[in-house]
Amino acid sequence: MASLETNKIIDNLLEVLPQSRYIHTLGVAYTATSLAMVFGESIDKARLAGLLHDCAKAYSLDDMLEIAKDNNVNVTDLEYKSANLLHAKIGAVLAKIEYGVEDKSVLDAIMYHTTGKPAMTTLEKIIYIADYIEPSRNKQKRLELIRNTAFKDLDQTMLLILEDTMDYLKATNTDIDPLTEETYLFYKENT
Ligand code: DGI
Ligand code: FE
Ligand code: FE
Repeated sequence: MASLETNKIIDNLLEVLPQSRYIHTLGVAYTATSLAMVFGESIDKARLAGLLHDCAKAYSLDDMLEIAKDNNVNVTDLEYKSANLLHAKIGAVLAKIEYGVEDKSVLDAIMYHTTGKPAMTTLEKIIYIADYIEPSRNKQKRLELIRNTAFKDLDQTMLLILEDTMDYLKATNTDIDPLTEETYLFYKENT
């Protein structure tokens, strides 16, 4: 099955997401397509992954755990406790089974949009970065620098975001996913 058309996906997201999350989602999709134009990535893949990256966000943690169980998805100890982490993995599952996305590169961009992972593909970096810089975001520090760097150097931008994310997670006493830390160390050592 081919994935749903863009308009159908947008209609569905409008139904299932609260307004602010829907606006964020459109912001990520447009920012991701702009980055795709700069860095020679597929505009269609960037739009699809951007639209669907938070498609699981409105589910409760219990509902996400149910979806994981029904689809034989492995859930880590930390994900069991954190909707913030689990929505990325469940988003990839829903993109496949509800929205008909078969392209693994798109599913992986959704799967890793919260933690990142070492040695990300251009599409994965684009979604991770677009999620952070899209126009309706306004709370993070260094946003101006990060937005400016994003359209010049994806790896440098990954490092800036990961530095601030690690600082934020430590400052708020939030459990750090091993994959977030590995991603941070990878971009620190390789950028
Ligand atoms: O879903 P969004 O709000 O658009 O953004 P997101 O998917 O990047 O992240 C959701 C939250 O997850 C955000 O507040 C940061 C947090 N997060 C990122 N890395 C980690 C994390 N939370 C935990 N517990 N551990 C992490 O390593
Ligand atoms: Fe997210
Ligand atoms: Fe998001």
